[in-house]
Amino acid sequence: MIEIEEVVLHRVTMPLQMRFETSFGVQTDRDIVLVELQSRDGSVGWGESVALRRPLYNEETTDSVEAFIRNELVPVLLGGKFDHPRNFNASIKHLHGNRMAKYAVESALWDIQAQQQGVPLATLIGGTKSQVDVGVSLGISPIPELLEEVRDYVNQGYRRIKVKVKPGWDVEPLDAIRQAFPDIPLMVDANTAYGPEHEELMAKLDQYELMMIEQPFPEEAWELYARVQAAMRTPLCLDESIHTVSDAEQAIRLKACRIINVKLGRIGGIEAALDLAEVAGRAGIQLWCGGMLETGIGRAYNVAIATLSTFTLPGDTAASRRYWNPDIIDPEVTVDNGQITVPSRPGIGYRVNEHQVARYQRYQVHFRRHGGEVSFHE
Ligand code: OSB
Ligand code: MG
Repeated sequence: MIEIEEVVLHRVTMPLQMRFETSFGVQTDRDIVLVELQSRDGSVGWGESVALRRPLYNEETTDSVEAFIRNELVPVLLGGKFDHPRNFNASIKHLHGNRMAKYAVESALWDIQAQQQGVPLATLIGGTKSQVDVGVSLGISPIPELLEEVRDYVNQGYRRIKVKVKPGWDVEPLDAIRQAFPDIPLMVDANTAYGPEHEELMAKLDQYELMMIEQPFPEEAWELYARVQAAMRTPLCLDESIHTVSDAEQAIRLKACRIINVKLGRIGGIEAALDLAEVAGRAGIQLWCGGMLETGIGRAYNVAIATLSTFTLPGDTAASRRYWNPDIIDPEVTVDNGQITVPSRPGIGYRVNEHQVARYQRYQVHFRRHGGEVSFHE
């Protein structure tokens, strides 16, 4: 039984170790809401909002997530008891959208559930792997730097390289990479930047032996996806288009893709991901876990979901040190020969380093079940 006595929202700003440029903009830091839930039995669960500061990836923002959690989810959390995280989801089913906010809270309940059962989260959700394969997502940067980065991550053993592309920045970097590394597992991600005028270009990209092309077209361009996928050897992968299990069913029905990038935040939580994995697995769609430049907390959930047998391709879950110095978990996530070893401690399996959280924190807000007062600490 989970009875939340206190909710603490930590608003943190964390500088990224790299400049990360995509077709929608440049990120140099992350503005994040961390959710800390204290349960009556003494266990503490942590969750992370993966929304960006501005609505450039999806419609949510760090501010919208904070507001939705404060106004809608905290009253539900402090007003009830839950036999299981699934019961919490049932009680917020009538609240539309805001999936990243829901994930930040729901995930923390799964952390508590796993701790209460004394098992790692990966085991609780039916994961079967003791190690998960990972790749790396490289931003847009000048060719010499990009080639250096590719070389570095290939040498570290990462299982595939993803590069960000956009109109006017595709053939050139791919020629350069393929010339230097003819055989590496390689893919591209366009974050919706292309349109129907780029069908010819897609035929050209079909020549680079790519593992997949991720989200070339806008979210709703279902027919364009279906037409282009039918004409290509290279699998298309959907990211931004998939918000729900029914979006996945639609993609399957229309043959709009052969691969789905699963992001727990984008689809609204762990229960949603388990449902989506069922549907996709039955349809022969391959899955992998994407990333949103998470701290160690979000990273831990990505590692856990990637242990499902339906996650057959390497994820975007690179090592902590690619993003942070230091990360906010102990130990940090490390990658050895392109794999992360799944932690065996109960819950998310990593300790949250509250000292580091405090260093990155702008403010925190507390909500308590008893004693009413909401307190606000700068
Ligand atoms: O489209 O997969 C994406 C980061 C922020 C927003 C969207 C995306 C990404 C990445 C980075 O590709 C993945 C990571 O290293 O976490
Ligand atoms: Mg993507």
